[in-house]
Amino acid sequence: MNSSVNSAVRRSLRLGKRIVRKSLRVAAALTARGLEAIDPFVWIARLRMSGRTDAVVVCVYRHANAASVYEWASAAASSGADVRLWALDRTAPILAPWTVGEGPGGRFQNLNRALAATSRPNVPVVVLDDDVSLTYGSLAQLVNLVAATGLDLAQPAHRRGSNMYWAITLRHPLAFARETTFVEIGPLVVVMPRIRDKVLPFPEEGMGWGTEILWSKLRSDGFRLGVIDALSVYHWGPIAAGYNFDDEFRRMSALMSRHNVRDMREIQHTVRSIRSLARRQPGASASDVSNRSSP
Ligand SMILES: [Mn+2]
Repeated sequence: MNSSVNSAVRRSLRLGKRIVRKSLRVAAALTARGLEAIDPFVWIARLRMSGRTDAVVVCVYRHANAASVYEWASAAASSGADVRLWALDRTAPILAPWTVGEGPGGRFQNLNRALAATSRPNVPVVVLDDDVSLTYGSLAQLVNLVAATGLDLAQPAHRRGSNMYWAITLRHPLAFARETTFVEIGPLVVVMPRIRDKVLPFPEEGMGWGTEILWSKLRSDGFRLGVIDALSVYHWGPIAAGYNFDDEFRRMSALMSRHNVRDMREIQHTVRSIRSLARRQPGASASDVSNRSSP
């Protein structure tokens, strides 16, 4: 009798703790969202960045995520981007205008295929997952913000609550961006023209975990890496979905030992916060600039 009462008490205590922990997580995410909504750097980025871009946008999508892909793909296409999608299982009718190929294969292999025939060699390239949403702004504005911050290789920060792996990629308030020693290969990366032939085509093994080690070394050639904080993303898909986690981990471990990296966090540092923008965005046309500056 006594022991069953005890175990009932223990069970409800455990349940109580779980509820408290979960509520704290939800409260933290809501607070972060509220702070993001009033962050002046988020507002300035949204108001000042042009909604036009000549970037190439590539993504491998699963049919199940077509509706979400359509949201940013249609917007990017009408903003002037060359949208190039690869259908992993089958082409979704709503994405057919931008689907350049279809079929299974490794993530990077398919991305390379989608990129291969683009007729725009000297423009920014945006590579993104099919399970990611922009929280504010558009892909065009994101590309223009990367240009305005002077970064060569950049990823938008994760909003709190987004599926993410490394703490350095979590959004920081009160800055446009941070120059860092690390950019992750997913869920969204912007490759600027100056660094494009150092990063693309992608190495074609698996998902490319550990490729960040090679990218972080590009800093010694004068390239700038960073995380964009003023325009963040929400990665709602699970990490490593649809891929063999063990194989990927083995591949990354081999790359790490070859480059004397014991822990990936060793190569993840923030160099400085970026709180000012270049006056003219290389991606924007002259008419965009004059439109923006008129009252
Ligand atoms: Mn994903």
